[in-house]
Amino acid sequence: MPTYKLTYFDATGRAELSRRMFKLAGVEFEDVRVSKDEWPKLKAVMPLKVMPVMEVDGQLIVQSGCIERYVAEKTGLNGGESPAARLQVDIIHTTAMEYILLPMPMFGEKDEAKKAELRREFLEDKLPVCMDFLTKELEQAKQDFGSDEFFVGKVTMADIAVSLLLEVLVWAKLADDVMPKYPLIQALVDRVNALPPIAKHLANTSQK
Ligand SMILES: N[C@@H](CCC(=O)N[C@@H](CS)C(=O)NCC(=O)O)C(=O)O
Repeated sequence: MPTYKLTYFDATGRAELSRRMFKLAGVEFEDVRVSKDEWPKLKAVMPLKVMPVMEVDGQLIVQSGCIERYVAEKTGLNGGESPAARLQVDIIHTTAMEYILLPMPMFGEKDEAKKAELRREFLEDKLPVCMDFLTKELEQAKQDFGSDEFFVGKVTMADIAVSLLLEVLVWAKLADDVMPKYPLIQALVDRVNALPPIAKHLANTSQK
């Protein structure tokens, strides 16, 4: 059994999807959380001077997206044997992670008028495109994968990625006006968060 050591800040951010996949699959991993004080010294020896990084039996893996795909494969949360399911997991995962990053410029914007415009643009022009797409794909899952409970019929990295997208929207106060229009996505996220290992993880870890 390989040993996994995932190193990131004490925050959800770019490590949380991998953490939740390990938890859901019941695969042991070392969840190393670096403090702000420890970081400068560690940064100096990091290959890309950023985190997360994951060590697997002495080999260092960088780039959160690559770590996530690797963990999905190792935990069986990548869609399994079917190329169509694996492709769909990749598409939904990539989409969710892209939309998690889209509102970030808004948070750093000091000019209130520009900030309001970025917010309007995200909520009115961008987010509905993503949510319409996710809804359509979830509806289609029954026909393509035999069940529309999850994006490829069974829970995968894709579903957890979408639950993290929703978490960021709620945290950023961007969900209230939009999510009531997307009950299927809200119900999917509720299903993911009710899975016992995920529910336990959420209860035991402060999500920051
Ligand atoms: N493309 C990289 C970006 C990683 C990244 O930007 N990490 C941030 C935290 S989310 C970081 O380490 N910041 C600390 C620093 O730049 O000193 C990935 O996805 O892993």
